[in-house]
Amino acid sequence: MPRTFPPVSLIGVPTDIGAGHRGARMGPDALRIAGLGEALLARGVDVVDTGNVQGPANPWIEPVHGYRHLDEVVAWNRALMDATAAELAKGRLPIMLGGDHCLAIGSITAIARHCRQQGKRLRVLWLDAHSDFNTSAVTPSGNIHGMPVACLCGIGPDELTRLGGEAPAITPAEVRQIGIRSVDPEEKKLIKDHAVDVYDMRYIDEVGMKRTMETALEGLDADTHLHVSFDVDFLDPSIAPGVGTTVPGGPNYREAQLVMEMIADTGRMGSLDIVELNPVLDRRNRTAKLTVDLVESLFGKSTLMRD
Ligand code: NNH
Ligand code: MN
Ligand code: MN
Ligand code: MN
Repeated sequence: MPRTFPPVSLIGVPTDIGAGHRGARMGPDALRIAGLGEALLARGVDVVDTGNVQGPANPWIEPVHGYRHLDEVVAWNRALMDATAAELAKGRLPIMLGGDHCLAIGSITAIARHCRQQGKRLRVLWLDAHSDFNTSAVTPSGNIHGMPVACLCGIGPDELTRLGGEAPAITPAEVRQIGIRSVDPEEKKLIKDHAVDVYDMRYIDEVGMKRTMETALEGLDADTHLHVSFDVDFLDPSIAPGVGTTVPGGPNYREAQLVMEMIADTGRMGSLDIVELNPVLDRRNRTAKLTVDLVESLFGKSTLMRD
């Protein structure tokens, strides 16, 4: 069934200040070189590349009070929040080309505010090997890319939880996490205390990806804005080696395709983060190319017999 998609704006976010490895700052160009924009154009999507958001350089220093590079993370996320809000206001579907996952604080803060202004409900689908619900008190690394979900839910430093003014930006009830297989011990307690809906790999093994996605996407309606936060380390490292924190036992190629196709079938995706791609660790840009392939599926490409 051919579907039409809203016009898309690509927003490059070349940062790795939130991560424990440098290189994700090259992610936006790796995705461009893998042909992301052209692939969407070929699908009939109206695409504009807005270029890159600007922010401070990576000072590459040790964590201070449990946060590495907090000031820089705040600056990047302010800039991204404004850029995301500007594209949403034009009625466009922003695609964040990351960049490490700390950028989801800025993008989702803007998206949540846009939803409130429009009287829309928000559903955040968090595709990741990790839960990203750490705090400065429990983080094993100090890396803020391990904290964005907690910050968005109001748990974290004021500068990040109140990026958009009020806190929290979102509630745990708006979040569904898929593919999780690495959660730090204290982080697990927080996830449980806040009742985040986590579909971990054991769940996916037991019920299958189809049922998992049906459950995670349940209740979307015409008034729901679906935001997809796609951490590329969601994928099994055998197909996606180009990330800083690989965790074995992730979704394979077909499972990942099914995830994207089922999201496309909802017709509700209003924004997308693509994060954690690290070209320094990739091989011949294959993880970027795979990502483009999966994004095509998010925009309705199917090589199967149904359409
Ligand atoms: N949980 C670890 C930490 O907080 C790793 C987080 N890394 C990620 N998250 N890539 O998606 O340091
Ligand atoms: Mn909208
Ligand atoms: Mn992540
Ligand atoms: Mn991750």
